Amino acid sequence: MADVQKTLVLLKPDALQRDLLGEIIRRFELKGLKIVGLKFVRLSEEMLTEHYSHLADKPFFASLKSFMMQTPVVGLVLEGIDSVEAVRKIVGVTNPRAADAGTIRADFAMNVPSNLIHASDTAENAAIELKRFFKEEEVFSYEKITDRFQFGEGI
Ligand code: DAT
Ligand code: MG
Repeated sequence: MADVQKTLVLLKPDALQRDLLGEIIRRFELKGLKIVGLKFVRLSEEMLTEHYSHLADKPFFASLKSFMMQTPVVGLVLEGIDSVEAVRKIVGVTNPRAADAGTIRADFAMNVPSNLIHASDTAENAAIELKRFFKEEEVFSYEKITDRFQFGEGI
């Protein structure tokens, strides 16, 4: 069976400041990812300490959290076959200067932490992060005509 997954995306304060929300969402839509959750979120220090716990020992941890609290962020839940990997490919690697041309980070960013987007890196983390930022009733289920024929296996 095709592995239909949900993944969590945050459009960071630099995406909002630079008027790139629409451009970024458009790229996910054009790819064929289904938007099943979409909202503004004001991140708290507590949320960020948890969300970036894998970076807690880094010298930039405190400033990364401050950066993420400058403005609200936009949270997205995207659904599709192997959507975690599909979204990470579109987003590009962490350092925008090293990201492949055509990815969002390569096309619109130069530096960390201003790399525009957070995207879950594994299916396991996606499930955890989805619960962290979205309530159950904020994630929607609806059919698109393209959902009826999805051949994920072996492709
Ligand atoms: P990613 O966002 O690609 O999953 P990550 O989880 O390793 O990368 O790091 C989270 C964010 O932290 C990243 O998007 C930008 C910031 N960051 C990572 N490495 C950094 C560094 N060396 N200096 C400053 N910010 C950094
Ligand atoms: Mg990460």
